[in-house]
Amino acid sequence: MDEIKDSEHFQETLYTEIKSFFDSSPPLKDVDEINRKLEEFIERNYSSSENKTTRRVVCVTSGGTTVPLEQRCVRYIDNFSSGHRGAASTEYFLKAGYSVIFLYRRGTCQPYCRSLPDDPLLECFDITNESNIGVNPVHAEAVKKAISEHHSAVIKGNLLKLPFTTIFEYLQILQLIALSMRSLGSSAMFYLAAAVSDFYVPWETMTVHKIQSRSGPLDMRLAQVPKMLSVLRKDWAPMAFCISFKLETDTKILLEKADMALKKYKMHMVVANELLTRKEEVIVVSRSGKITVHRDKNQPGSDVESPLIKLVVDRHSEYIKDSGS
Ligand code: 9Z3
Repeated sequence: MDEIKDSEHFQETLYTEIKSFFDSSPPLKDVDEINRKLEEFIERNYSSSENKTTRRVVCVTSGGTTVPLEQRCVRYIDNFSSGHRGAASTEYFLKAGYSVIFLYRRGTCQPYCRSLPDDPLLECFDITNESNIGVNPVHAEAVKKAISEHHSAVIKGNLLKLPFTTIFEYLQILQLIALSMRSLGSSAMFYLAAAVSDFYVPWETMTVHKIQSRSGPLDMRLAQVPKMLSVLRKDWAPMAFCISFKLETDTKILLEKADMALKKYKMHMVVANELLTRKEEVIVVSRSGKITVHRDKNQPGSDVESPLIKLVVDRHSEYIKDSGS
């Protein structure tokens, strides 16, 4: 009885925190445009089904959210995420026949651009004469591949890219995406690889102007970002297959936390990774146990996302079959 009461109390507090987070967030500037793009994308994927089944759609989140310290933001808290995992996973999902909504941090790694140099504009192109620019032959193959694969996914309507910067933008757009994907039932998937801030400064308590250094050392109290995973599962898109990520720097804490996320937020899979080894291996935790997924070290240029997406797609197929759609 006490357990039920505790869980009801937890839910109630969470809903209050989430409401207050959204009510006090600065409104999204382009909400109508985002909703229009989402509606069009979902509609196309809903009706483009060749054999009368809804096409599978995955929302891949990628990169880190920022936490502004001033309303007219000069300074912000950020994290290390490069967006590589989200970009690579997007490519493998598209290859596996999924349509992808890529919710990414502005300026982070993009699908099909992983094999390009860091500054592609300056490094891939040369001025050939007064009025022409050409591709540097060293990068020609990579540039051709990136452009053709990217354009093909966008033109076919299989890739929708939506950018965010702050934690406020990220969570508001994630909610819009989830509500629009509801109609896809179990064909929808969330693959939440973005590194989401745990702490933030609520908008109404945030100073408007740049914090002045002459005021001396800075004391600042950060509030906890409410955990949206449980409302995503319970209310926003209850039929969707949900995969969250857990990152830690200590293996023991990592597995405990991954187990906890699986149970507490009712995730279908949790991908656990350690900061230093995240490009070599990840541990996938689900109700049927733990599986370690490695990059194929014998294959030059291989990555851990390739076997990871294979596993995720298989599990999603079983889920769709079990849910009878
Ligand atoms: C991850 O663990 C991602 O795999 C990485 C990918 C951020 C490590 P990169 O972008 O790295 O390729 O450089 N994401 C962490 C997701 C996250 O923040 N999870 C929250 C947490 O750990 C729970 S939702 O507390």
